[in-house]
Amino acid sequence: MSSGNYWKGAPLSMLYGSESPWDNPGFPPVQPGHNHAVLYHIPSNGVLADDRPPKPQVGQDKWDQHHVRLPCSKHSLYPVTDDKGETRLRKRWAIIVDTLKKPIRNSHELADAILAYNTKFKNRWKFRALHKLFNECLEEEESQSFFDVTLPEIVKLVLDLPKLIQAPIPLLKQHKNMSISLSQQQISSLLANAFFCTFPRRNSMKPDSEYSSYPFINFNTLYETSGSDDVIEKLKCICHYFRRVYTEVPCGVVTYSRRSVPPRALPRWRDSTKSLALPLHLNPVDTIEDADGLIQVDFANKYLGGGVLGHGCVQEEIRFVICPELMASMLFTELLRPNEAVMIIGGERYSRYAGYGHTFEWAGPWAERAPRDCSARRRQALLAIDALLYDCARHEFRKEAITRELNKAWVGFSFYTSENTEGMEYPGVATGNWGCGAFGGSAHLKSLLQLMACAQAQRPMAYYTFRDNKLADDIHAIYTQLVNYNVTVGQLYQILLDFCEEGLPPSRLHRYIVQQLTGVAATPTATPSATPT
Ligand code: AR6
Repeated sequence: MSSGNYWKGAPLSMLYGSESPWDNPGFPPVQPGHNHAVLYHIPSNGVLADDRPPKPQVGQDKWDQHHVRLPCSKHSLYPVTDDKGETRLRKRWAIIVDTLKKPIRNSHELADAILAYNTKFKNRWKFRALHKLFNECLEEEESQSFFDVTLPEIVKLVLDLPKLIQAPIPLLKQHKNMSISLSQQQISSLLANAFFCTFPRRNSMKPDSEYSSYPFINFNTLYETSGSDDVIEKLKCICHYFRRVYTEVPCGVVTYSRRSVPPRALPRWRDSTKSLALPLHLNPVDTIEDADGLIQVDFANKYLGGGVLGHGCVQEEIRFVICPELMASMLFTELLRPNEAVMIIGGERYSRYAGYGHTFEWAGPWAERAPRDCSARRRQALLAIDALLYDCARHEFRKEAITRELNKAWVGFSFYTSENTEGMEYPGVATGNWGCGAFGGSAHLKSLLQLMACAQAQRPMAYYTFRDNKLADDIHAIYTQLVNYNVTVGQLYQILLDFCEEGLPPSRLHRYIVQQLTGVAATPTATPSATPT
């Protein structure tokens, strides 16, 4: 993390719970159990080797609605029509193996290979972005090297799937508190299969299809875009990931956990007496992924990954392409309900990037600096919480919306906190304008809601304003007032509801709060920095 005096409030060291970002105890180690599926073998001493990937855990093939339907399952059958026009069922994996054994020399042969086991889509999938990348955007030698060197290695990873995944992968379904741990090598094979669009039953767009409540995972949705510049750059990130994992097989593991809190266990916000005086770091310069050691918030879609396999290129999509292991979550995570969040521990970063949205660019390799924890996971914790989409500012200023966003943030921020502790929980949360870009929310409101959720969960907060100095000043000013007046979470909740009742313009929020605290009409000149424009 860069240092300097551009930030306001508490120094980051107050958010670690230790001297450095890496000294606090971290998250609970990987422990196989009824609610934690561990897909690799943990040796009897519990310690994984740091110079070779762990061996797969052996289990029974499962082909049902509770587990990922793997393309290599013996139950995965595919209709094939022979020369005489007769149709019979063949093992889909056998078709995939036969297809991928043949050389693939260019993007057209790659498209044909993918269509060989996705025949239904022969006249529909056009692979525009893929053709554009290899035939227009990359230099000829770069394309050549991809098909000569990288693609054969991706094929190997695809075909290694039955060797690498030998136990069923459960689905992280709604209403469940459940974790899955996979080795990074296993993940690379799953993603190679996604690259080659081998996952069965995952291509249907029909609202009643088996996986309609899951994100897309086969990469064809990305190939099908028009191939805008940002999509091409996303593809470069993905190609770079594959180059890295075959040249230097990663030896660690990643844990994907879903948390679901029943409505009766959610905080009673009005009654909360928790103090808002927690360490708050405000930073207009760095970005969330710079926040070493903190719980880094993913401004998620309820379908994890959002538009990563499509046109999207904002915070979540960028995070998923620079850390592609996060994309494996899309294979098994059912869409999030309002009282649910997902934490992913150990996802490594592979790429640098520049720009944002349409100007996004792959900017070369990234050397991951996070050390591994005792379970061989990179100390990178990503917390996916999805805000609501507001097409009209006023809709955000309603009791139900405010309570929903508070609950959502709290379910995430209180992941792995101890019950009934009086002190602060570490590490802190690194967040920012959650729900305030593509989802149209107000940063002046969302920053307060996240402050309240952090206070309730007892975690300190780092807020990254994304180059907005004024916003950092505004949040600092209102926070200082709230602390000076010893305001509790419950009191601020009530003030927010009163503000909604009064129907004042959203831009008046901070001024209104100060007014309620001081009991007098605060003028813009009296509290300039607390007054959003
Ligand atoms: N660090 C800190 N702040 C950031 C960063 C970053 N790396 N990137 C963006 N911001 P947005 P949303 C700020 O629009 O509104 C995706 O498609 C910046 O001010 O990504 O919650 C998801 O899949 C930006 O405007 O999040 C969802 O479908 C703001 O954060 C949807 O977008 C919000 O970023 C979520 O939209």
